[in-house]
Order: sequence, then structure tokens, then C-alpha cells
Amino acid sequence: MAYLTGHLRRAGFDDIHFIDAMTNDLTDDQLQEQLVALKPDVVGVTSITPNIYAAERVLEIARDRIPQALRVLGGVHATFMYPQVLTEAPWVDVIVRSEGEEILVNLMQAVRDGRWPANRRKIRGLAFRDGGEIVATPAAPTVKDIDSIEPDWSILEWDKYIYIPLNRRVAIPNMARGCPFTCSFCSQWKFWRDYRVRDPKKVVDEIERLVNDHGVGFFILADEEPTINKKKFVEF
Ligand code: B12
Ligand code: SF4
Repeated sequence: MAYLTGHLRRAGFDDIHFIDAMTNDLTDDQLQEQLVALKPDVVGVTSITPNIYAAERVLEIARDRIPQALRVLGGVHATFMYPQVLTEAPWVDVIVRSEGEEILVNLMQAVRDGRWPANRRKIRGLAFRDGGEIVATPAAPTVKDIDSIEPDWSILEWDKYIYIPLNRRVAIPNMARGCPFTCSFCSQWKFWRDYRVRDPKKVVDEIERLVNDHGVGFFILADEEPTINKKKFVEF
């Protein structure tokens, strides 16, 4: 969410709110209260396989309580399983497939400029229902300039993210995306497609900001295999 928020802000979208219903263990009633109070134009939810029904439920609540808001789903489960998700949860308006930053900006610009839903078939990396048909637009390119992605970590309520064994705030920055290997059981090389590594200095700067601005004391790299590019990892 921090990476998506950072990219949206750079594109000029600044009214962004994050509700972490999982961490805060919100009931449906509490969640709908917050959604109604915010009156968003767009609601975006993430999904991994174990939480897909909870993710679908959030958007069902949005349909019932804030029906004017566009309902967007992203993440690894929705990316690979979009025909099933759009069938079992027809209230999901659109799925963003794969790496989300650039696709989400394109989608939000279309919404802002009144090109949604008329132009939705022209935006790459989406899946949606059109009448009885499930449509997947062509895959979007991956983010080629990976250093252009600057997360906005201020969106998180930091006192909630504690690595319990050390009682320290925990963050999960991303140095590399993807993997050059293609193990048959693994979804990740297919999800991120190109293997790309950020400038190690930028990652360290990001970690410094997390320590100084948000009091973070423990990190997990979101990379699949951080040491594949040995030179950059040593530099890091
Ligand atoms: C760090 C990590 C963890 C950490 C932190 C998890 C957390 N909640 O933050 C820990 C160790 C706690 C963890 C736990 C688990 N994890 Co984990 N984890 C990861 C890892 C390595 C990195 C996650 C990350 O930050 N990625 C970087 C961000 C930028 O990527 P992203 O979240 O996918 O978001 C991008 C896109 O998906 C998309 N997107 C995502 N959401 C949305 C929403 C909208 C609206 C839009 C438009 C776009 C969008 O845009 C984003 C930017 O490009 C991933 C693998 C990976 N490299 O992604 C596995 C991964 C997500 N985990 C996985 C699993 C299975 C789990 C567990 C269920 C394991 C278990 N059995 O307990 C738990 C579930 C915990 C939970 N409830 O969240 C699987 C999920 C597979 C699946 N089929 O869904 C993954 C993909 C690894 C794998 N291949 O097996 N995990
Ligand atoms: S991330 Fe790991 S399991 Fe997946 S393809 Fe790469 S090396 Fe194989």
C-alpha cells in the first residue's frame, strides 16, 4: 500500500486513506462506519489467497454502503484467479493484474477525467466483467524505471506494526522485484515478470527515513531472492 500510495501521490492524487482492517481486527460494522465516513470515490483492496474471501467481503460492504465508489481489487490472488474472483464476487468492478503502481495511476486518471468505464478496454493490465463476458485487457508493461517508485510510508499507523520477538516496529521495503529463475511451483517470477533491482543507495535512504521518521527497528526485505545480484546486494 505504501508503494501504491507513493506512486499515486507523485501523479497528483493526494486524498488517500488506508484502513488496515486485518491488523485492527475490524468488524464489518466498524469497517462500514469508516467507509461511510470517508465517502471515497474509489475503494481499493489487496488480496492473497488466504484472505480472498475477506477481501471480497470488504468490497461487498462497499457495494452496500457506498455504492457510488468504484471497487478495485489487486494483489497476487486476484491477478492469477481473476475469472474465478469476478464470477464469485460480481460486485468487484475491476481487478488490477500484477505490479500495480502504473496501472492504478492509469485507472485513477481515467476515473478523474471521466473516461471510466467507457475507455476501460484501452487500459492495460485490468480484468472486469462486461455484461456476461469476463474481459482481461493485454498485460501492462512492468515498471521499467523501478527507481521511480517512491513509497509513502507515512500512510501506516506505525505503532501497530510490531515485530514481537524484538518489540520493534517492522517495515518491509522492496529492493528487487521478480526473479530470474522459473521454478515450476512458484508464482513469483510469473507475477513480477522482469527481474529488476533498485539503486541500493535509494533503498538505504528509504530505510534511513523509516528509522528516523517512523521509529522502525526491524526490516524484512520483500524480495524473493535478495542476493541474486551479488554486486548490488554487497553495495546495499
Ligand atoms: C514479506 C512477505 C510476508 C511478511 C509480511 C506480510 C504482510 N502482511 O505485509 C510475512 C512474513 C508476515 C508474510 C506472511 C504471510 N505470507 Co507472505 N509474503 C511476503 C512477500 C515476500 C513480500 C510482500 C510484499 O511486501 N511485496 C511487495 C509489494 C509491493 O507487493 P504486493 O503486496 O504484491 O503489491 C503489489 C501488487 O500485488 C499490486 N497490488 C497489491 N494489492 C493491490 C491492491 C490494489 C487496489 C491495487 C490496484 C494493486 C495492488 O500492486 C503492488 C505494487 O506493485 C511476498 C512475495 C512478494 N515478493 O511479493 C509473500 C507472499 C505475499 N506471502 C504469501 C503467503 C502465502 C503468506 C502467508 C499466508 C504464509 C502463511 N502460511 O502464514 C502469510 C499471510 C500473512 C498475512 N495475513 O498477510 C504468498 C501469497 C501467495 C498467494 N497465493 O496468495 C506470497 C506471494 C509468497 C509466495 N509466493 O508464496 N508474508
Ligand atoms: S522466487 Fe525462488 S522459488 Fe520462485 S522462481 Fe525464483 S528461485 Fe524459484
